[in-house]
Amino acid sequence: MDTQTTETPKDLDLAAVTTEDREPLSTNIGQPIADDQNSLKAGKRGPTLLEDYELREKIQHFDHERIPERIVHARGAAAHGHFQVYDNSLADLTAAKVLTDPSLKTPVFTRFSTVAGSRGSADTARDVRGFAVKMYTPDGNWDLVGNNIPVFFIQDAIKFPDLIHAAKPEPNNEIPQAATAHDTFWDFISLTPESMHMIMWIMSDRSIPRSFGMMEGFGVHTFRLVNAEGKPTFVKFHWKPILGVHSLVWDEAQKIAGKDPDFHRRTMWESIEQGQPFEWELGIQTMADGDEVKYDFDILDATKIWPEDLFPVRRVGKMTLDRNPDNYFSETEQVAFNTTNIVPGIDFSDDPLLQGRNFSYLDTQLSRLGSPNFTELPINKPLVPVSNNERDAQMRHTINKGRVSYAPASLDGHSPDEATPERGGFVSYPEQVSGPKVRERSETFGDHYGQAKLFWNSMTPPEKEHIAKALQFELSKVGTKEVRLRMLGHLEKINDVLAAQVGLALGEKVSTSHPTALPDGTADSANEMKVLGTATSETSASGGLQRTSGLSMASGQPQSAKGRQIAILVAPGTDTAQVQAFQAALKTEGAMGVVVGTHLGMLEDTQIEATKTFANSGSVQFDAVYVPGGAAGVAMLKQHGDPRAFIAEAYKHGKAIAATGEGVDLVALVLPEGAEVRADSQAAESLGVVTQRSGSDWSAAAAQFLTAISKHRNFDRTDVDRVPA
Ligand code: HDE
Repeated sequence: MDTQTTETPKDLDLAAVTTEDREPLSTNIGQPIADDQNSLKAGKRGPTLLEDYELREKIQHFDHERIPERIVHARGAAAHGHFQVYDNSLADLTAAKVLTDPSLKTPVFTRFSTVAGSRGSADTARDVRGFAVKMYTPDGNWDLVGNNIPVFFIQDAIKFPDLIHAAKPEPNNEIPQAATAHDTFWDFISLTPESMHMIMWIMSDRSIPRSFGMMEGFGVHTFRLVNAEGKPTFVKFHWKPILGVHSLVWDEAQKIAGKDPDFHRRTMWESIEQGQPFEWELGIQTMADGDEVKYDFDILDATKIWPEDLFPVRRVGKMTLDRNPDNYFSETEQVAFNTTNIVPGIDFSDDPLLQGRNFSYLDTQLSRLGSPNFTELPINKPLVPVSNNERDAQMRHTINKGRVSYAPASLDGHSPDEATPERGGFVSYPEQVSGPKVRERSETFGDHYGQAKLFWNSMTPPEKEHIAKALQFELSKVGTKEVRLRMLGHLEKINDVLAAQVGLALGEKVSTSHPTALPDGTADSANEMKVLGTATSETSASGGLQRTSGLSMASGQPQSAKGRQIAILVAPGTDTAQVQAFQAALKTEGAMGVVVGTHLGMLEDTQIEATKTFANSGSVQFDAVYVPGGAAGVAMLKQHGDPRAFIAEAYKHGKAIAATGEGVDLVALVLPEGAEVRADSQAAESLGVVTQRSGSDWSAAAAQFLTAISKHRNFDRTDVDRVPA
């Protein structure tokens, strides 16, 4: 079989790519490798030799590539950036340099995550999002390990393993992945009334964000700020997105999970690559030490917010994420957040959830990263020098010099000195602590429904409808009737209209204990509902409020088309001028027109290049849709089902739609009768459908379209349930 003409893959590859200035391929001890295509064998067709250390090193390294994924928050993506405080006005509250020195551009690394799914699960699962910020400050690293929802399911850390076991796939068959719509989750929740406020949040659209850059972040727990004189002030931390808080709709989130499971990480990656950073303002709510007794909620209870109407959020600085990681594993996977990473000027409160977390994070990193030296990994290493007598252990990078690794010491250069407070040494706030040693929960943690009601009452009707539909979806997937009924019992205590709507979908009678007439037209069909819900007169644990700002996503949000992806549907014969006019208008607002064509590349009879096709894209991957004119192009689009489905689905999901020229006919063909898609129709425009049938100047339509996009979604369309998409 030996032949003279052996053209191995090696010959092919190396001839093409080897250049003088490329780094030579090497083994891990730096031995240059001459052949990376063939293992060492006894003869060309002979057995592989044990001697082949190159093969063994490469395969052994590969065999050990995985580290345990995070127990929770396994699925995530991160970016680098910086944080800068606006001015030094917080100096009366805190000694932390990161919060008081406006000249300081503190590097940050921020990781966003879902909680329940494993590392390969889809980004758009209904779930809380982790929002973990590591700030490499001059006082050491400060980790604000938060979520995109300001409260949590449980009040005491001892219940966390139970919560997570219940939420994760069921242990007998590992179903379902990254979903709470199953029996064990709702069984636990229905037996844990303290979770009801959180349930309202996760059943709202907050748990299906449009993008990481369109979510709020929250430190959740009450922390303390401590100033240079040692004066404490209670604080809650918020991150307010510059692009506003916006969400997907549930049908869309489920479809994206199939079409693009990397939707959120891709959006962030591409936005940063295109020079559009993700930005948030840091906000704080503060409460004077001692004032906590004035309120009917306990500030140590992580199932409670401080209502923004009572405690306005003061915006104090800005975080900009503008650089993608170079290596997912080394940075995003190996980053180790820890709630105990705090800096002088910031301190804990006695929130029992936070106290438990303060144990858990270091412990979990030891098992995940395998050695206490994980703090030496580049992504975890502080920028300031580290100096102590901790030594050795697996994978030690630091080469400590000398023989002194203890204190007190008088030999040689001694040990590092303790830092006095004057030299920035951390001193815990000397809180007075006393009390019997008990396993008890404070009665001030006792109200579980007041803030759930506050949340419900603060929602707009479409938001209420989405919560009710989410509960219908989740609970109808619960097989155990007793669990469903227990949940209905809780919902009745929050709002009887909500309970009734959910009950309809579950085939359960409307509550008799809280009889309330259903809004018109809703009594007999769960699908045609508009939940209106009324404020109750009870205001327990809500600071005396019926409703408060800061909870609804429908009000107070900045309106901008920036960062939005708009599908432009084209075919051979589409009018180039109309496409170019819209592309230019979108670009000026920082939005991006993406051409979706009948095929990739230049389209015949146009100067338009398609970068996506109907075969590889769907409306759910975009924020809005534009159908340009051009008789031949529109005629071709009309012949296919995909463009029609695209438009119909966008309409159903409340997205802005624009059509010009003959494109108007295609849109009119698809939308439900009465959807007011007449040319130049004011009514249609108010519903986020912009049309202009004739003319040569398309700029006015493009401007109206941009306004519609900047409103995010149009939930006033009453006919969406009739759209078959
Ligand atoms: Fe976590 N949590 N958690 N958590 N958590 C972890 O630490 C834990 C809680 C949060 O991007 C783990 O490194 C306990 C609340 C985020 O790497 C683990 C309790 C909040 C991340 C852990 C909580 C969070 C984690 C798993 C109840 C919002 C991802 C892997 C007392 C304020 C960080 C890891 C990243 C990760 C424990 C509750 C946020 C096991 C015991 C409340 C954003 O240590």
